[in-house]
Amino acid sequence: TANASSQAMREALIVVSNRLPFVLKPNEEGQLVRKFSAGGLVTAVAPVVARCNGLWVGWPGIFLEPGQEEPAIPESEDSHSTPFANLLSNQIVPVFMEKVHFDQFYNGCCNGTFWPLFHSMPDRAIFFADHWKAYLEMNQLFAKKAMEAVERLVQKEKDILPLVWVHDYHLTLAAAIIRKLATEKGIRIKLGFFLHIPFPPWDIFRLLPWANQVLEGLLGCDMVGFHIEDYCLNFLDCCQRQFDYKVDRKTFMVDHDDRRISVRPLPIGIPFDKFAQMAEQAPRVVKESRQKIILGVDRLDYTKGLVHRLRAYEHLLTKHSKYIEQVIFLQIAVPSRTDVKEYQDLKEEMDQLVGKINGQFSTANWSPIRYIYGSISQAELAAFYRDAAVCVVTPLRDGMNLVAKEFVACQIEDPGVLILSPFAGAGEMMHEALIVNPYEVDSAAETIHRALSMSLDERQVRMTHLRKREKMNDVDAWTVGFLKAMDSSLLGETIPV
Ligand code: ADQ
Repeated sequence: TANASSQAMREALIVVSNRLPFVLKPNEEGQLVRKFSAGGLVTAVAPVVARCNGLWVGWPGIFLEPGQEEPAIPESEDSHSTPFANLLSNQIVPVFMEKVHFDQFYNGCCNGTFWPLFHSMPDRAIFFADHWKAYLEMNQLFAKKAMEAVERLVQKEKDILPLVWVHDYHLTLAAAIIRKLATEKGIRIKLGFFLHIPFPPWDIFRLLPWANQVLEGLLGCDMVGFHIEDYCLNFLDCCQRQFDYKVDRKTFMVDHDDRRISVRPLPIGIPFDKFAQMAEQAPRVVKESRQKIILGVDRLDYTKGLVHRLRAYEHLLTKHSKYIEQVIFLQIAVPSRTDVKEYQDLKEEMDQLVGKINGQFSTANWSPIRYIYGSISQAELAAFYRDAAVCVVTPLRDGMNLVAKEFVACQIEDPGVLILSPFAGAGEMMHEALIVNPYEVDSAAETIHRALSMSLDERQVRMTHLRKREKMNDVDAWTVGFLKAMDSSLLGETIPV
């Protein structure tokens, strides 16, 4: 039967994302080597491709000069120090681009248009036809490379069924192009998409001059996944109102082009056990045990609510002066998208605000804020998570937010308190956190006060529940969720269920 023959076909996973799980950097001898890159997507997906022996299509982080020949991808030098990046070079399909294209595609369209708009901040969004043109061209290029990956698999093994998994807002048009190319070549594939950022309500989405193309692009898939149900409903709503397509809000299906596309909430998780283990092994990084640590860890991004958070802390110190010399706010901010003006302005604003608060409240022996602008190692991060009394995760809007999950995974000692924004996808599930509206600065200050004065019993109960849920819904469970949603035969073969 048709079913049996499709069962007999071996599936192989092809991940398509803007970035590869590593960037290429010249070493001292000028040879290109891999450098592992941290970040939500990589942390979540690279281990899966490694385990499934799949292929990864993406940009290796360097630019080609016009006419320059494409360099070969080197093997990973040390798979122990880069546990996520140990894909073989023949598992990598690099997508090279020139700087001018990258600027318009990535800085311009992805981070200047999609990012603010999809985070419901339309005033920050820019809309330029040139950027859109570059976006379309780059999506065509990624789709072409993905098709090369598909053909490579099919040529190697006759009965293989490529399962193509496209990621994120950089590549919303790619799926429909891949489907068209595969149909032209008569190759059967499965196509899935996952969006790592929120999908906005129609009222916001329709501001995008290219809204139709984006929806058509996504509907090229068999399944479109989002973190939470709200984003799925927004997407269904857009399909209906933008195109009048038939949607079913009970079964989460869209009918389009004689196909039925499923829409699924797939909340991402973290490698829970790995973080817990790192927290067991990491040396103590903060020496003073007298002072309680309030921790913030974010990419320096205006969606993360860093300025509102510091203002809340300022408010706390003003209203509750007993915390002077008793607490330290440790904010770690990873430089991000430093070519984009909005991000340069935010850096400036943070520098000033940190200076102002430290100037106002410091004593001879103490400063209220320790501000690290830079990336730190995972081991050090685990130690900060473990030793913090409070972790403040208060984005103005966030697809999910992995920091909240990493914090609870590392809470293996005297349990701390998680403060969480309801506008992060994580706020949907992590009910035992203290939930606070980041725009409400005085209420956020009171919430920090409540966290700092919470009884051990209450902290224990809350943290136990949070940890249990995140351990169960870890990143492997997310992958299983994706494979289930794709009705994949890879399920149970290579991934522990
Ligand atoms: P991001 O916006 O990057 O991800 P987040 O989910 O918080 O946001 O992930 C950040 C990652 O970077 C975490 O794994 C964290 O450990 C790491 N990190 C942060 N600061 C660091 C530092 N100083 N040094 C080293 N590592 C650091 C996007 C979406 C999110 C979504 C993820 C996954 O915006 O909403 O949760 O994708 O889908």
